[in-house]
Amino acid sequence: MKLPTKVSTLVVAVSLAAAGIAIGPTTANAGTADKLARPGAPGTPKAVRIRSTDHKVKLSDARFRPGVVQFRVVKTAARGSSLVILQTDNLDRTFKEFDKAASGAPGGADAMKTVDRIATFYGGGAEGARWQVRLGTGSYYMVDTRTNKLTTFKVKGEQTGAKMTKPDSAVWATKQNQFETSGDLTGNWVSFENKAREIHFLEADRVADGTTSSDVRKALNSDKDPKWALPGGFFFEIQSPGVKTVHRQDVKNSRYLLMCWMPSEEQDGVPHAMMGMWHLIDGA
Ligand SMILES: [Cu+2]
Repeated sequence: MKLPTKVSTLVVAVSLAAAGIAIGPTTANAGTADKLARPGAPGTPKAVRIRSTDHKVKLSDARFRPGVVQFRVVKTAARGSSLVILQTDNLDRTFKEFDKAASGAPGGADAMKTVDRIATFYGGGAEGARWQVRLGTGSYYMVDTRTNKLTTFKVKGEQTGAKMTKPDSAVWATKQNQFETSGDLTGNWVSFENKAREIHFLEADRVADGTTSSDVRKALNSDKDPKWALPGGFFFEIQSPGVKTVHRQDVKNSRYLLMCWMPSEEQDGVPHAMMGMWHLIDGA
């Protein structure tokens, strides 16, 4: 099976120094943030819209209170790009180590461990994605994984008390770096929780109904694209251990293959899917 493009996308994306990113708080929105913020019903998460172009990433709000926040990717720079929330004190090193981990070079597993230690990822998604996550006080980056452009936002003040939408189905990563689910995959809201000690993402590819575990095992050890792969599916961006998100997601009445292609923190250059982090599940 050909390696899905997602990991390589991230890798290509992460030469920040080369991209000439201006790191620092974006002040453009700061003054108007309060005026523009439309307060929702009590208990409803604050909604932040993300627009990404070839030149910049823009948020409808760059300063808000801690608690559950809902993000929505209104526009991405290029087809296939996605946005992810990242918190780190050392952006440059995060991307360098990530690049090393994904390159498959010796030392990659240690590099991935370093990323895990110095950075926290709070999920994300592609154009149209809507997800909720609990954010504490601090400064964060919103990164477009294709263009490498990013912007910053600040979370500050009193807790909002907003509640996360109750999911219709749940997927989580276990301590053994495997996927487990609450049962069939159903929408409209799907939660994804990382209960593992490593960083994971969730790629859900549609596959033909009769696809078996044996088919998947064969495909993972082959260079050919499997015949049972179908167009469509979805993707939840990378999340650090302990992070839980809930995504607004339409789920088709179809079989899905869940996979994570993050580089391992144990074996140099081996993505989790090749270590068994895949799971067949039916959508309902
Ligand atoms: Cu993983």
